[in-house]
Amino acid sequence: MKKTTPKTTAKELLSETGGELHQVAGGTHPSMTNQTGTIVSDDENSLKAGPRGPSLLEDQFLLEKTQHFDHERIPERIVHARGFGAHGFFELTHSLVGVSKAGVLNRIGEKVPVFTRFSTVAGNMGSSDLARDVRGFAVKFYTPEGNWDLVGNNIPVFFIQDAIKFTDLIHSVKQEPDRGFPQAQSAHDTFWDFVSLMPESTHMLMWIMSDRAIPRSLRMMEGFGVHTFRLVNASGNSTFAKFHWRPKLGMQSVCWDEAVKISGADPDFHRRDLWNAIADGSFPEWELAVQLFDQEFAQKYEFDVLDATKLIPEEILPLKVIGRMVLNRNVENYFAETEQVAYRVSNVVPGIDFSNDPLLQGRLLSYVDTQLSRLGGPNYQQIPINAPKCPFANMQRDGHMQTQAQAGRVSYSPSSLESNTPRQSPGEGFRTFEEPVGEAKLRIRAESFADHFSQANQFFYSQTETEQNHIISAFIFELSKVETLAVRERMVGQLANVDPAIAKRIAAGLGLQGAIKAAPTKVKVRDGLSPSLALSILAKAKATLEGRTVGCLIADGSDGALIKSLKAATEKAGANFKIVAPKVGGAIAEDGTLFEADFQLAGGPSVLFDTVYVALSDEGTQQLCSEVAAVAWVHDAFAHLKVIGGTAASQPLLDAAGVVVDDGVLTGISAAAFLKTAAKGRIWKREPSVRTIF
Ligand code: HDE
Repeated sequence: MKKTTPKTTAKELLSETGGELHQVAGGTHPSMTNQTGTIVSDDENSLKAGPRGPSLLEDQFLLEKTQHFDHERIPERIVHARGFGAHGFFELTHSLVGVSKAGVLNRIGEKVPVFTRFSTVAGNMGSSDLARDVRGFAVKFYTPEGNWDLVGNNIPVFFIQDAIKFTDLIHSVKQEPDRGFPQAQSAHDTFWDFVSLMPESTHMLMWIMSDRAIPRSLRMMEGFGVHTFRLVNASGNSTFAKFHWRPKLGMQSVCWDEAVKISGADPDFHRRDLWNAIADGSFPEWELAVQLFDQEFAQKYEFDVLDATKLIPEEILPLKVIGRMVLNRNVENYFAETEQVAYRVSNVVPGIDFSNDPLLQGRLLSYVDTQLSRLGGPNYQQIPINAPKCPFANMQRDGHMQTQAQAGRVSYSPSSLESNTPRQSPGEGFRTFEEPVGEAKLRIRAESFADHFSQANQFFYSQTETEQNHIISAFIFELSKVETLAVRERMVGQLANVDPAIAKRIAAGLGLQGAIKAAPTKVKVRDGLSPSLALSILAKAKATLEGRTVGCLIADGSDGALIKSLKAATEKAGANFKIVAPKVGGAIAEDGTLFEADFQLAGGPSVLFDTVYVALSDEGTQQLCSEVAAVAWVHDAFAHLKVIGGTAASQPLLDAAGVVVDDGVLTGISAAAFLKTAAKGRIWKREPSVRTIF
């Protein structure tokens, strides 16, 4: 829409047209125009033949406005439809000069702009943020040598080994085609039917059933490039690389029951959290690290580095931190930026190249292709969010939505008629690594991809006992939703190959009768792979409240000085302090101070907070003991293993909520002491007392 100079105020406009006064008067507003700049005199009434007559076809303003509206939506992404993005920068802190000639990996201190989009995979655009799912972690680096898109996930492995199975995987996990449900769920027959017949998915299933699939915040997730990539130096020599993002705030996840309830209380929990953090100036940050290795390592390593269902533990190949990414600017328009951003795995710059991973190879086509139907034509790279920030020139012309008037007679090469046409640059241009290829053409899966269970076992036994319990519970939950008994049984049979003990626990939770029959395997499952602590969230959890949220329940009569000191101490710890009260207007403390509420009680359940404090007086406690939302507030915080602080007066509410005193239930102590315990995270020891561990 063209911007015009202010001519009228809303008030004047309305008085001219006689419209209802439903705009707030004041300020200066540009005159509204149609798409071609004609000023609109009346945006309230369509053109009619008489006050009660039929509308007229010549109402160009109505027609244009309606037509634009009719086409406001574009097809959502087939996968990763629900996403949220932000702008920021990447800064190199350790140069890979000698390993890669990419400027973005060579020039220490240079700030390269990025646009990062996080997403869930299975759900449609309007689904909940907290679905159990892998999260997309896609970063577009606008480097001076062209755009580099690192389109990764928050889990380092994938379900399948060969791109030809991707369509089947996604068809199985999305809504079942006859009924159109379930939405954003893997807990249904078709998904488990497929994966139980695809043993290669077992390692990924372990991850997806772990707490990695229910992150507390997008700011608290790791990211991975997943595939092995190649880096190429100025002499044309190549080094293999795997990319890792490490969140500065540490990793954290929610409990499954909490995820389910957050989905109801705030389906936008993750996007709101990211938006607010950036808006408040608490910019999320990640380290970029690489695992570098050569052909010799690749040959010696016990799994195939081209197999995307496998990882290389960092205990075997340590991570080298090379830079940091900071997200410091929210989008101005969700559609223009987050929806229209088009990541392409094939966007690389000189010095970064692909490996032969058959999943990666398939992705090189898919991302380019899908944009044609999503964004409507071959010029989608010209949309500002996709356009490079470096000069670009080629002989591509015309097409839908061409935005540039490409001057000149010459649109081909070689040519001699003009002196300023773009030419190839053999020296500085992108060159594919010269890898010898000279084998028979085959449709085959390499033998070296055949072990589907050993790393699944390694992942499980790299987890703390608590995390192992969560994986078992997640399998039980998901398979309980599968209606076909044979599928449940077959899946447990696959898991028996990971470890009969795991299969036995899941079978017990499902109430499966009869002996578990292990599915046939092609190769002997390795035992004795050393556990990797880096694969556990809890083993490397940070004891911090930074970036977390403290929820404080108050009512009339609460202790004002206590609330103030708690707020100050919380903010000093880098956390957010949110007040929940029976009325959103707030509560009046015993000293007469009005504390405005961030949430009304029923709209601010404790699942939205990392730790909670019940700051009630005798009077407030008495009032809230008969309020089910208050009882549930405390009960859920206890069930979700949170540290609960409270005044001595709030004890009857804790009792009504069934709270049993343990290390994480602290009444009548100072704000500082409460926060010190809360920073340690959840009280995992409490778990067996609140839910069955199979
Ligand atoms: Fe994607 N994937 N994918 N994928 N993927 C898409 O591209 C595809 C895979 C990933 O925020 C689509 O623009 C194939 C692995 C992310 O816009 C589509 C295969 C990984 C995003 C597509 C894979 C990913 C996508 C849908 C198997 C982790 C969201 C819309 C060969 C390394 C990017 C679009 C965003 C999106 C295809 C497997 C990550 C259809 C064919 C493995 C983060 O092109």
